[in-house]
Amino acid sequence: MQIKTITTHPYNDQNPGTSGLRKKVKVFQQPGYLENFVQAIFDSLDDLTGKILVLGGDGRYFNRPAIQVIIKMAAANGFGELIIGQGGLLSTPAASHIIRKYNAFGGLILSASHNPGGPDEDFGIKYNVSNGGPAPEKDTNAFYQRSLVIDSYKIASIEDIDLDHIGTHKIDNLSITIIDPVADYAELMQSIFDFNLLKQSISSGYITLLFDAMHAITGPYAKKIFIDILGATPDSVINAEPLEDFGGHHPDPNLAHAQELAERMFGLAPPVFGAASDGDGDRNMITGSNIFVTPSDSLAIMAANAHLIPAYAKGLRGVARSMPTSQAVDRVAAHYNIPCYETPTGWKFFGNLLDAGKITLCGEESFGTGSDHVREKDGLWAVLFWLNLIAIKRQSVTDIVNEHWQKFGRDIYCRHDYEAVEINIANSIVDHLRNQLPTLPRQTFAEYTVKYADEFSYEDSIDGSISSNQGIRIGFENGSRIIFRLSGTGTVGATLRIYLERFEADASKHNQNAQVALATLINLAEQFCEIKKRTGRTEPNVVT
Ligand code: VG1
Ligand code: CO
Repeated sequence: MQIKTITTHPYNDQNPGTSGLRKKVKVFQQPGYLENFVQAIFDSLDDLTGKILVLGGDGRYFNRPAIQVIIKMAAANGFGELIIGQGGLLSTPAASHIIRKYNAFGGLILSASHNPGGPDEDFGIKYNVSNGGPAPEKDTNAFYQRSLVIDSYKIASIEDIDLDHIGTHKIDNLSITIIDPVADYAELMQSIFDFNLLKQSISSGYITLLFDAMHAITGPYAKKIFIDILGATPDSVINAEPLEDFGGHHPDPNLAHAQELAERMFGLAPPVFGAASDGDGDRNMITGSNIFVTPSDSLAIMAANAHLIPAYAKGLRGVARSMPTSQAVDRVAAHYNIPCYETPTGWKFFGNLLDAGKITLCGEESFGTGSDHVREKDGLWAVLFWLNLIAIKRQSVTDIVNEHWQKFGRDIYCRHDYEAVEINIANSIVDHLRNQLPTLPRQTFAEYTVKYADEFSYEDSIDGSISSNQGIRIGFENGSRIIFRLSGTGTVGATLRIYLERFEADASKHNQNAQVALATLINLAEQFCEIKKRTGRTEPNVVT
Protein backbone atom coordinates (compact mmCIF):
# COMPACT_ATOMS: atom_id res chain seq x y z
CA MET A 1 0.00 0.00 0.00
CA GLN A 2 1.43 3.36 -1.01
CA ILE A 3 1.29 5.98 1.74
CA LYS A 4 1.43 9.69 1.00
CA THR A 5 2.34 12.42 3.45
CA ILE A 6 0.42 15.55 2.56
CA THR A 7 1.50 18.99 3.74
CA THR A 8 -1.28 20.91 5.45
CA HIS A 9 -1.83 24.11 7.41
CA PRO A 10 -3.57 24.15 10.78
CA TYR A 11 -7.06 25.52 11.41
CA ASN A 12 -7.56 27.32 14.70
CA ASP A 13 -11.15 26.24 15.42
CA GLN A 14 -10.91 22.48 15.94
CA ASN A 15 -11.72 22.54 19.63
CA PRO A 16 -14.24 19.75 20.39
CA GLY A 17 -17.33 20.81 22.34
CA THR A 18 -19.72 18.88 24.57
CA SER A 19 -19.70 15.96 22.15
CA GLY A 20 -17.02 16.12 19.48
CA LEU A 21 -16.22 18.65 16.78
CA ARG A 22 -19.37 20.04 15.14
CA LYS A 23 -19.26 22.51 12.28
CA LYS A 24 -21.13 23.37 9.12
CA VAL A 25 -20.53 20.86 6.29
CA LYS A 26 -18.92 23.69 4.32
CA VAL A 27 -16.34 24.11 7.08
CA PHE A 28 -15.54 20.39 7.00
CA GLN A 29 -15.23 20.55 3.21
CA GLN A 30 -12.34 23.02 3.35
CA PRO A 31 -9.08 21.48 2.09
CA GLY A 32 -7.50 19.34 4.78
CA TYR A 33 -10.06 20.26 7.45
CA LEU A 34 -11.37 16.75 8.14
CA GLU A 35 -7.93 15.25 7.51
CA ASN A 36 -6.22 17.59 9.98
CA PHE A 37 -8.61 16.73 12.78
CA VAL A 38 -8.41 12.99 12.16
CA GLN A 39 -4.61 13.14 12.01
CA ALA A 40 -4.57 15.24 15.20
CA ILE A 41 -6.56 12.47 16.91
CA PHE A 42 -4.30 9.70 15.60
CA ASP A 43 -1.17 11.67 16.57
CA SER A 44 -2.47 12.11 20.12
CA LEU A 45 -3.19 8.43 20.72
CA ASP A 46 -0.77 5.91 22.14
CA ASP A 47 0.55 3.33 19.77
CA LEU A 48 -2.31 2.34 17.52
CA THR A 49 -0.33 0.03 15.25
CA GLY A 50 -2.21 -3.12 14.40
CA LYS A 51 -5.21 -2.17 16.55
CA ILE A 52 -8.94 -2.14 15.78
CA LEU A 53 -10.84 1.05 14.89
CA VAL A 54 -14.65 1.16 14.66
CA LEU A 55 -16.12 3.55 12.14
CA GLY A 56 -19.65 4.68 11.39
CA GLY A 57 -22.00 7.60 11.40
CA ASP A 58 -25.59 8.75 11.44
CA GLY A 59 -25.85 8.81 7.64
CA ARG A 60 -26.07 12.55 7.26
CA TYR A 61 -24.73 14.42 4.25
CA PHE A 62 -20.90 14.05 3.97
CA ASN A 63 -20.94 10.78 5.98
CA ARG A 64 -19.87 8.61 3.05
CA PRO A 65 -17.03 10.74 1.63
CA ALA A 66 -15.73 11.35 5.16
CA ILE A 67 -15.67 7.60 5.84
CA GLN A 68 -13.68 6.94 2.66
CA VAL A 69 -11.10 9.56 3.72
CA ILE A 70 -10.88 8.16 7.25
CA ILE A 71 -10.42 4.58 5.95
CA LYS A 72 -7.42 5.71 3.90
CA MET A 73 -5.95 7.69 6.79
CA ALA A 74 -6.48 4.85 9.28
CA ALA A 75 -4.73 2.54 6.81
CA ALA A 76 -1.81 4.95 6.44
CA ASN A 77 -1.48 5.43 10.19
CA GLY A 78 -1.10 1.70 10.84
CA PHE A 79 -4.41 0.40 12.22
CA GLY A 80 -4.69 -3.36 11.75
CA GLU A 81 -8.43 -3.69 11.40
CA LEU A 82 -11.37 -1.43 10.62
CA ILE A 83 -14.91 -2.41 11.57
CA ILE A 84 -17.44 -0.33 9.67
CA GLY A 85 -21.24 -0.33 9.73
CA GLN A 86 -22.82 -1.26 6.38
CA GLY A 87 -23.58 1.87 4.37
CA GLY A 88 -21.27 3.76 6.75
CA LEU A 89 -24.03 3.63 9.35
CA LEU A 90 -23.77 3.07 13.09
CA SER A 91 -25.87 4.62 15.82
CA THR A 92 -23.81 6.14 18.61
CA PRO A 93 -24.86 3.51 21.20
CA ALA A 94 -24.29 0.69 18.69
CA ALA A 95 -20.80 2.05 17.96
CA SER A 96 -20.12 2.12 21.69
CA HIS A 97 -21.23 -1.50 21.99
CA ILE A 98 -19.19 -2.64 19.01
CA ILE A 99 -16.04 -0.98 20.37
CA ARG A 100 -16.55 -2.91 23.62
CA LYS A 101 -17.60 -6.20 22.09
CA TYR A 102 -14.70 -6.45 19.64
CA ASN A 103 -12.11 -5.00 22.04
CA ALA A 104 -11.39 -2.17 19.67
CA PHE A 105 -8.82 0.49 20.43
CA GLY A 106 -11.43 3.15 19.77
CA GLY A 107 -13.93 4.43 17.27
CA LEU A 108 -14.74 7.45 15.17
CA ILE A 109 -18.41 8.39 15.12
CA LEU A 110 -19.55 10.80 12.45
CA SER A 111 -22.53 12.75 13.65
CA ALA A 112 -23.81 16.14 14.66
CA SER A 113 -26.55 14.37 16.60
CA HIS A 114 -29.77 16.41 16.73
CA ASN A 115 -28.43 19.23 14.52
CA PRO A 116 -29.92 19.40 11.02
CA GLY A 117 -28.08 17.81 8.06
CA GLY A 118 -27.47 18.63 4.39
CA PRO A 119 -24.95 20.58 2.31
CA ASP A 120 -25.66 23.80 4.21
CA GLU A 121 -26.16 22.24 7.61
CA ASP A 122 -24.03 20.45 10.19
CA PHE A 123 -21.51 17.65 10.33
CA GLY A 124 -19.54 16.31 13.26
CA ILE A 125 -16.92 13.83 14.34
CA LYS A 126 -15.97 12.44 17.69
CA TYR A 127 -13.53 9.90 19.00
CA ASN A 128 -14.54 7.21 21.50
CA VAL A 129 -11.97 5.37 23.56
CA SER A 130 -11.62 1.66 24.28
CA ASN A 131 -14.34 1.57 26.97
CA GLY A 132 -16.76 2.64 24.22
CA GLY A 133 -17.30 6.09 25.67
CA PRO A 134 -16.51 9.58 24.43
CA ALA A 135 -12.87 10.59 24.82
CA PRO A 136 -12.37 12.36 28.15
CA GLU A 137 -11.42 16.04 28.32
CA LYS A 138 -7.70 15.38 28.62
CA ASP A 139 -7.84 13.62 25.24
CA THR A 140 -10.07 16.16 23.50
CA ASN A 141 -7.76 18.92 24.75
CA ALA A 142 -4.81 17.01 23.31
CA PHE A 143 -6.59 16.66 19.93
CA TYR A 144 -7.18 20.42 19.87
CA GLN A 145 -3.61 21.30 20.83
CA ARG A 146 -2.28 18.99 18.15
CA SER A 147 -4.64 20.46 15.54
CA LEU A 148 -3.17 23.93 16.17
CA VAL A 149 0.30 22.91 15.05
CA ILE A 150 -0.33 20.10 12.59
CA ASP A 151 1.65 20.41 9.35
CA SER A 152 1.00 17.12 7.55
CA TYR A 153 -1.27 14.11 7.43
CA LYS A 154 -0.86 10.57 6.17
CA ILE A 155 -3.17 8.96 3.65
CA ALA A 156 -2.99 5.67 1.75
CA SER A 157 -3.46 5.53 -2.02
CA ILE A 158 -6.14 2.87 -2.11
CA GLU A 159 -9.45 2.58 -3.92
CA ASP A 160 -12.68 3.56 -2.21
CA ILE A 161 -14.12 0.66 -0.22
CA ASP A 162 -17.56 -0.74 -1.07
CA LEU A 163 -19.47 0.15 2.10
CA ASP A 164 -22.73 -1.44 1.02
CA HIS A 165 -21.88 -5.11 1.15
CA ILE A 166 -21.11 -7.09 4.29
CA GLY A 167 -17.74 -8.78 4.13
CA THR A 168 -14.02 -8.38 4.67
CA HIS A 169 -11.45 -6.67 2.44
CA LYS A 170 -7.74 -7.34 2.90
CA ILE A 171 -5.17 -4.75 1.89
CA ASP A 172 -1.65 -5.76 2.90
CA ASN A 173 -1.76 -6.06 6.70
CA LEU A 174 -5.06 -4.24 7.04
CA SER A 175 -8.43 -5.90 7.17
CA ILE A 176 -11.59 -3.90 6.66
CA THR A 177 -14.83 -5.55 7.74
CA ILE A 178 -18.23 -4.23 6.81
CA ILE A 179 -20.74 -5.44 9.41
CA ASP A 180 -24.49 -5.39 9.85
CA PRO A 181 -24.91 -2.22 11.95
CA VAL A 182 -27.96 -3.57 13.79
CA ALA A 183 -27.28 -7.24 14.64
CA ASP A 184 -24.89 -6.88 17.61
CA TYR A 185 -26.99 -4.13 19.11
CA ALA A 186 -30.26 -6.05 18.75
CA GLU A 187 -28.63 -9.02 20.46
CA LEU A 188 -27.47 -6.82 23.34
CA MET A 189 -31.00 -5.46 23.84
CA GLN A 190 -32.34 -9.02 24.03
CA SER A 191 -29.89 -9.76 26.82
CA ILE A 192 -31.17 -6.82 28.89
CA PHE A 193 -34.96 -6.88 28.52
CA ASP A 194 -37.71 -9.47 28.69
CA PHE A 195 -38.37 -9.89 24.97
CA ASN A 196 -40.86 -12.73 25.47
CA LEU A 197 -43.04 -10.56 27.64
CA LEU A 198 -42.69 -7.66 25.20
CA LYS A 199 -43.71 -9.92 22.30
CA GLN A 200 -46.80 -11.09 24.17
CA SER A 201 -47.76 -7.58 25.22
CA ILE A 202 -47.45 -6.31 21.66
CA SER A 203 -49.08 -9.27 19.88
CA SER A 204 -52.02 -9.30 22.30
CA GLY A 205 -52.58 -5.61 21.56
CA TYR A 206 -52.02 -4.62 25.19
CA ILE A 207 -49.23 -2.31 24.06
CA THR A 208 -49.69 -0.26 20.91
CA LEU A 209 -46.65 1.75 20.01
CA LEU A 210 -45.45 4.47 17.70
CA PHE A 211 -41.78 5.18 17.17
CA ASP A 212 -40.55 8.19 15.19
CA ALA A 213 -37.05 7.63 13.78
CA MET A 214 -37.07 11.18 12.36
CA HIS A 215 -35.40 9.97 9.11
CA ALA A 216 -32.25 9.41 11.14
CA ILE A 217 -30.14 6.46 12.23
CA THR A 218 -32.62 4.57 14.41
CA GLY A 219 -34.91 3.64 11.50
CA PRO A 220 -33.17 0.32 10.67
CA TYR A 221 -32.65 -0.49 14.36
CA ALA A 222 -36.28 0.22 15.26
CA LYS A 223 -37.62 -1.78 12.31
CA LYS A 224 -35.52 -4.77 13.24
CA ILE A 225 -36.30 -4.67 16.97
CA PHE A 226 -39.92 -3.50 17.09
CA ILE A 227 -41.29 -4.98 13.88
CA ASP A 228 -39.14 -8.02 13.00
CA ILE A 229 -38.33 -9.27 16.49
CA LEU A 230 -41.19 -8.00 18.64
CA GLY A 231 -43.92 -8.26 16.03
CA ALA A 232 -45.25 -4.71 16.07
CA THR A 233 -47.23 -3.64 13.01
CA PRO A 234 -45.20 -2.09 10.17
CA ASP A 235 -46.84 1.31 10.72
CA SER A 236 -45.46 1.39 14.29
CA VAL A 237 -42.21 2.91 13.03
CA ILE A 238 -42.49 6.18 11.12
CA ASN A 239 -39.88 8.20 9.21
CA ALA A 240 -37.79 5.04 9.25
CA GLU A 241 -35.60 5.64 6.23
CA PRO A 242 -32.33 7.44 7.10
CA LEU A 243 -31.99 10.49 4.83
CA GLU A 244 -28.93 12.67 4.35
CA ASP A 245 -30.92 15.77 5.29
CA PHE A 246 -33.35 14.07 7.72
CA GLY A 247 -36.14 15.12 5.38
CA GLY A 248 -35.25 18.77 6.01
CA HIS A 249 -36.08 18.57 9.73
CA HIS A 250 -34.12 18.77 12.96
CA PRO A 251 -33.70 15.15 14.10
CA ASP A 252 -34.30 16.35 17.65
CA PRO A 253 -36.75 14.27 19.69
CA ASN A 254 -38.89 16.83 21.47
CA LEU A 255 -42.49 17.90 21.05
CA ALA A 256 -41.52 20.78 18.77
CA HIS A 257 -39.50 18.74 16.26
CA ALA A 258 -41.11 15.29 16.46
CA GLN A 259 -44.30 16.88 15.25
CA GLU A 260 -45.94 13.89 13.62
CA LEU A 261 -45.49 11.81 16.74
CA ALA A 262 -46.74 14.64 18.97
CA GLU A 263 -49.87 15.03 16.86
CA ARG A 264 -50.66 11.33 17.12
CA MET A 265 -49.95 11.04 20.85
CA PHE A 266 -52.09 14.06 21.67
CA GLY A 267 -54.71 13.35 18.98
CA LEU A 268 -57.69 11.02 18.70
CA ALA A 269 -57.19 7.39 19.81
CA PRO A 270 -53.45 7.63 20.51
CA PRO A 271 -51.30 4.53 20.96
CA VAL A 272 -50.38 3.44 24.48
CA PHE A 273 -46.76 4.44 24.01
CA GLY A 274 -44.87 6.79 21.72
CA ALA A 275 -41.19 7.63 21.43
CA ALA A 276 -38.63 9.28 19.18
CA SER A 277 -34.86 9.35 18.87
CA ASP A 278 -32.34 11.81 17.48
CA GLY A 279 -29.89 11.94 14.54
CA ASP A 280 -27.40 9.47 16.01
CA GLY A 281 -29.77 7.40 18.14
CA ASP A 282 -28.56 8.28 21.61
CA ARG A 283 -31.49 10.47 22.73
CA ASN A 284 -35.04 9.46 23.52
CA MET A 285 -38.35 11.19 24.00
CA ILE A 286 -40.95 9.22 25.95
CA THR A 287 -44.67 9.87 25.57
CA GLY A 288 -47.90 8.03 26.32
CA SER A 289 -51.52 8.68 25.40
CA ASN A 290 -51.81 12.44 25.96
CA ILE A 291 -48.69 12.68 28.09
CA PHE A 292 -45.10 13.75 27.59
CA VAL A 293 -42.55 12.52 30.15
CA THR A 294 -39.97 15.15 31.08
CA PRO A 295 -36.55 13.54 30.60
CA SER A 296 -35.48 14.25 34.19
CA ASP A 297 -38.62 12.48 35.40
CA SER A 298 -38.01 9.62 33.00
CA LEU A 299 -34.56 9.08 34.52
CA ALA A 300 -36.01 9.07 38.04
CA ILE A 301 -38.82 6.70 37.09
CA MET A 302 -36.39 4.33 35.41
CA ALA A 303 -34.16 4.36 38.50
CA ALA A 304 -37.13 3.74 40.81
CA ASN A 305 -38.31 0.74 38.76
CA ALA A 306 -35.05 -0.67 37.44
CA HIS A 307 -35.24 -3.78 39.65
CA LEU A 308 -38.23 -4.91 37.53
CA ILE A 309 -36.03 -5.19 34.42
CA PRO A 310 -34.14 -8.50 34.08
CA ALA A 311 -30.66 -6.96 33.66
CA TYR A 312 -31.09 -4.72 36.72
CA ALA A 313 -32.97 -7.15 38.95
CA LYS A 314 -30.24 -7.01 41.59
CA GLY A 315 -30.76 -3.27 42.00
CA LEU A 316 -28.59 -0.31 41.07
CA ARG A 317 -25.11 0.35 42.43
CA GLY A 318 -25.64 4.07 42.12
CA VAL A 319 -26.96 6.70 39.75
CA ALA A 320 -25.65 9.90 38.21
CA ARG A 321 -27.15 12.92 36.52
CA SER A 322 -25.70 15.96 34.80
CA MET A 323 -25.79 19.08 36.92
CA PRO A 324 -28.69 20.82 35.12
CA THR A 325 -30.85 17.67 35.25
CA SER A 326 -33.59 17.90 37.89
CA GLN A 327 -33.09 16.46 41.33
CA ALA A 328 -35.88 13.92 40.86
CA VAL A 329 -33.42 11.03 40.58
CA ASP A 330 -31.66 12.19 43.77
CA ARG A 331 -34.87 11.47 45.68
CA VAL A 332 -35.00 7.95 44.27
CA ALA A 333 -31.34 7.37 45.19
CA ALA A 334 -31.98 8.62 48.73
CA HIS A 335 -35.00 6.30 49.01
CA TYR A 336 -32.99 3.24 47.96
CA ASN A 337 -29.96 4.44 49.90
CA ILE A 338 -27.62 4.34 46.88
CA PRO A 339 -25.12 7.03 45.83
CA CYS A 340 -26.12 9.78 43.40
CA TYR A 341 -23.40 11.66 41.53
CA GLU A 342 -23.70 15.08 39.89
CA THR A 343 -21.51 15.57 36.81
CA PRO A 344 -21.06 18.32 34.22
CA THR A 345 -23.13 18.23 31.03
CA GLY A 346 -21.98 15.62 28.48
CA TRP A 347 -21.74 11.84 28.53
CA LYS A 348 -17.95 11.78 28.79
CA PHE A 349 -18.22 12.54 32.51
CA PHE A 350 -20.17 9.35 33.26
CA GLY A 351 -17.53 7.03 31.79
CA ASN A 352 -15.24 6.77 34.81
CA LEU A 353 -18.15 6.21 37.21
CA LEU A 354 -19.53 3.45 34.99
CA ASP A 355 -16.13 1.82 34.52
CA ALA A 356 -15.49 1.87 38.26
CA GLY A 357 -18.83 0.18 38.91
CA LYS A 358 -20.03 3.12 41.00
CA ILE A 359 -23.19 3.68 38.98
CA THR A 360 -25.51 1.53 36.91
CA LEU A 361 -27.86 4.17 35.50
CA CYS A 362 -27.31 7.76 34.47
CA GLY A 363 -28.95 10.53 32.49
CA GLU A 364 -29.33 14.09 31.38
CA GLU A 365 -32.25 16.47 31.07
CA SER A 366 -31.53 16.71 27.34
CA PHE A 367 -33.40 13.49 26.50
CA GLY A 368 -30.48 11.21 27.34
CA THR A 369 -30.54 8.12 29.54
CA GLY A 370 -28.27 5.12 29.66
CA SER A 371 -26.72 2.40 31.76
CA ASP A 372 -23.57 0.39 32.14
CA HIS A 373 -24.47 -1.76 29.09
CA VAL A 374 -22.58 0.74 26.87
CA ARG A 375 -20.74 4.01 27.48
CA GLU A 376 -23.08 6.32 25.60
CA LYS A 377 -26.62 7.38 26.19
CA ASP A 378 -28.95 5.04 24.38
CA GLY A 379 -32.27 6.03 22.82
CA LEU A 380 -33.74 2.64 21.88
CA TRP A 381 -32.57 1.10 25.15
CA ALA A 382 -34.61 3.75 27.01
CA VAL A 383 -37.62 3.03 24.79
CA LEU A 384 -37.35 -0.72 25.47
CA PHE A 385 -36.93 0.01 29.18
CA TRP A 386 -40.22 1.90 29.25
CA LEU A 387 -41.98 -0.74 27.16
CA ASN A 388 -40.75 -3.41 29.55
CA LEU A 389 -42.01 -1.38 32.53
CA ILE A 390 -45.44 -0.91 30.97
CA ALA A 391 -45.63 -4.63 30.20
CA ILE A 392 -44.67 -5.64 33.75
CA LYS A 393 -46.60 -3.02 35.68
CA ARG A 394 -49.59 -3.17 33.36
CA GLN A 395 -50.07 0.53 33.83
CA SER A 396 -50.36 3.40 31.38
CA VAL A 397 -47.55 5.96 31.06
CA THR A 398 -49.79 8.48 32.84
CA ASP A 399 -50.37 6.14 35.77
CA ILE A 400 -46.68 5.32 36.07
CA VAL A 401 -45.78 9.02 36.16
CA ASN A 402 -48.54 9.98 38.60
CA GLU A 403 -47.72 7.12 40.91
CA HIS A 404 -44.08 8.19 40.92
CA TRP A 405 -44.96 11.78 41.76
CA GLN A 406 -47.25 10.67 44.55
CA LYS A 407 -44.48 8.66 46.11
CA PHE A 408 -41.54 11.01 45.58
CA GLY A 409 -43.12 14.42 44.87
CA ARG A 410 -42.70 16.22 41.56
CA ASP A 411 -39.67 18.23 40.50
CA ILE A 412 -41.40 20.63 38.14
CA TYR A 413 -38.87 21.34 35.44
CA CYS A 414 -38.28 23.06 32.14
CA ARG A 415 -35.49 24.35 29.91
CA HIS A 416 -35.55 27.48 27.76
CA ASP A 417 -33.12 27.72 24.86
CA TYR A 418 -32.18 30.97 23.16
CA GLU A 419 -30.40 29.90 19.99
CA ALA A 420 -27.98 31.71 17.66
CA VAL A 421 -27.39 34.60 20.04
CA GLU A 422 -24.61 36.91 18.91
CA ILE A 423 -21.45 35.69 20.65
CA ASN A 424 -20.57 39.07 22.17
CA ILE A 425 -24.02 39.43 23.68
CA ALA A 426 -23.93 35.87 25.02
CA ASN A 427 -20.55 36.52 26.63
CA SER A 428 -21.79 39.78 28.14
CA ILE A 429 -24.74 37.90 29.65
CA VAL A 430 -22.43 35.34 31.22
CA ASP A 431 -20.15 38.10 32.57
CA HIS A 432 -23.15 39.93 33.95
CA LEU A 433 -24.31 36.75 35.71
CA ARG A 434 -20.84 36.06 37.06
CA ASN A 435 -20.60 39.53 38.51
CA GLN A 436 -23.77 39.03 40.53
CA LEU A 437 -22.74 35.73 42.10
CA PRO A 438 -20.99 37.11 45.20
CA THR A 439 -23.91 39.34 46.18
CA LEU A 440 -26.82 36.94 45.61
CA PRO A 441 -26.65 34.57 48.60
CA ARG A 442 -29.20 35.38 51.33
CA GLN A 443 -31.12 37.78 49.07
CA THR A 444 -34.85 37.06 48.80
CA PHE A 445 -36.90 37.32 45.60
CA ALA A 446 -40.62 36.65 46.07
CA GLU A 447 -40.75 33.34 47.97
CA TYR A 448 -37.21 32.41 46.91
CA THR A 449 -34.19 33.04 49.13
CA VAL A 450 -30.83 32.40 47.48
CA LYS A 451 -28.85 29.70 49.27
CA TYR A 452 -25.85 29.58 46.95
CA ALA A 453 -24.78 31.17 43.68
CA ASP A 454 -21.69 29.83 41.96
CA GLU A 455 -20.11 28.32 38.88
CA PHE A 456 -20.18 24.54 38.82
CA SER A 457 -16.82 22.85 38.98
CA TYR A 458 -16.42 19.07 39.01
CA GLU A 459 -13.70 16.89 40.43
CA ASP A 460 -13.76 13.39 39.00
CA SER A 461 -13.68 11.00 41.96
CA ILE A 462 -11.77 8.37 39.98
CA ASP A 463 -8.96 10.23 38.23
CA GLY A 464 -9.02 13.51 40.16
CA SER A 465 -9.35 15.64 37.03
CA ILE A 466 -11.10 18.97 37.49
CA SER A 467 -13.51 20.55 35.02
CA SER A 468 -14.42 24.15 35.80
CA ASN A 469 -16.85 26.69 34.34
CA GLN A 470 -19.56 24.09 33.85
CA GLY A 471 -22.55 26.38 34.27
CA ILE A 472 -23.83 29.08 36.59
CA ARG A 473 -26.08 27.87 39.40
CA ILE A 474 -28.42 29.83 41.59
CA GLY A 475 -29.89 27.59 44.25
CA PHE A 476 -32.63 28.56 46.68
CA GLU A 477 -33.40 27.58 50.26
CA ASN A 478 -36.46 25.57 49.13
CA GLY A 479 -34.37 23.43 46.76
CA SER A 480 -35.40 25.29 43.61
CA ARG A 481 -32.68 26.09 41.09
CA ILE A 482 -32.01 28.29 38.09
CA ILE A 483 -29.04 27.28 35.95
CA PHE A 484 -27.48 29.09 33.00
CA ARG A 485 -25.12 27.47 30.47
CA LEU A 486 -23.82 28.17 27.01
CA SER A 487 -24.26 25.17 24.73
CA GLY A 488 -21.20 23.33 23.45
CA THR A 489 -22.85 21.67 20.46
CA GLY A 490 -24.19 24.53 18.32
CA THR A 491 -22.60 25.78 15.13
CA VAL A 492 -24.13 29.26 14.79
CA GLY A 493 -23.51 32.00 17.36
CA ALA A 494 -24.12 30.95 20.95
CA THR A 495 -27.05 29.16 22.53
CA LEU A 496 -28.01 30.14 26.05
CA ARG A 497 -29.77 27.41 27.99
CA ILE A 498 -31.78 28.32 31.08
CA TYR A 499 -32.80 25.40 33.29
CA LEU A 500 -35.53 25.89 35.90
CA GLU A 501 -36.81 23.61 38.61
CA ARG A 502 -39.01 23.69 41.67
CA PHE A 503 -40.10 20.86 43.93
CA GLU A 504 -43.79 20.27 44.62
CA ALA A 505 -44.66 17.77 47.34
CA ASP A 506 -48.43 18.38 47.31
CA ALA A 507 -50.03 15.75 45.06
CA SER A 508 -53.07 17.95 44.45
CA LYS A 509 -50.75 20.38 42.63
CA HIS A 510 -48.88 17.83 40.51
CA ASN A 511 -50.86 18.25 37.37
CA GLN A 512 -49.91 21.86 36.78
CA ASN A 513 -48.46 23.12 33.54
CA ALA A 514 -44.70 23.53 34.11
CA GLN A 515 -44.51 26.98 32.49
CA VAL A 516 -47.24 28.24 34.81
CA ALA A 517 -45.81 26.58 37.90
CA LEU A 518 -42.37 27.99 37.13
CA ALA A 519 -43.51 31.49 36.14
CA THR A 520 -41.89 33.24 39.11
CA LEU A 521 -38.57 31.48 38.48
CA ILE A 522 -38.79 32.24 34.75
CA ASN A 523 -39.19 35.95 35.54
CA LEU A 524 -36.36 35.80 38.05
CA ALA A 525 -34.10 34.17 35.46
CA GLU A 526 -34.71 37.12 33.13
CA GLN A 527 -34.04 39.54 35.97
CA PHE A 528 -30.65 37.85 36.53
CA CYS A 529 -29.51 37.30 32.93
CA GLU A 530 -31.39 39.97 30.93
CA ILE A 531 -31.44 37.88 27.76
CA LYS A 532 -34.66 39.41 26.51
CA LYS A 533 -33.53 42.91 27.36
CA ARG A 534 -30.12 42.46 25.73
CA THR A 535 -31.27 40.67 22.58
CA GLY A 536 -34.72 42.17 22.10
CA ARG A 537 -36.18 38.66 21.90
CA THR A 538 -39.56 38.05 23.41
CA GLU A 539 -39.36 34.30 23.98
CA PRO A 540 -37.04 31.29 23.81
CA ASN A 541 -36.64 29.37 20.52
CA VAL A 542 -37.29 26.03 22.15
CA VAL A 543 -38.95 25.12 25.43
CA THR A 544 -38.55 21.54 26.65
C1 VG1 B 1 -26.25 19.06 24.54
C2 VG1 B 1 -26.97 18.60 25.79
C3 VG1 B 1 -26.11 17.63 26.56
C4 VG1 B 1 -25.71 16.46 25.66
C5 VG1 B 1 -25.05 16.99 24.41
C6 VG1 B 1 -24.72 15.90 23.43
O1 VG1 B 1 -25.06 19.74 24.90
O2 VG1 B 1 -27.32 19.70 26.59
O3 VG1 B 1 -26.80 17.20 27.70
O4 VG1 B 1 -24.84 15.59 26.32
O5 VG1 B 1 -25.91 17.93 23.76
O6 VG1 B 1 -25.85 15.19 23.07
P1 VG1 B 1 -24.96 21.35 24.94
O7 VG1 B 1 -23.54 21.65 25.26
O8 VG1 B 1 -25.41 21.85 23.62
O9 VG1 B 1 -25.91 21.78 26.02
V1 VG1 B 1 -26.02 14.71 21.46
O10 VG1 B 1 -27.33 13.66 21.40
O11 VG1 B 1 -26.16 16.16 20.71
O12 VG1 B 1 -24.57 13.98 21.08
CO1 CO C 1 -27.34 12.47 19.86
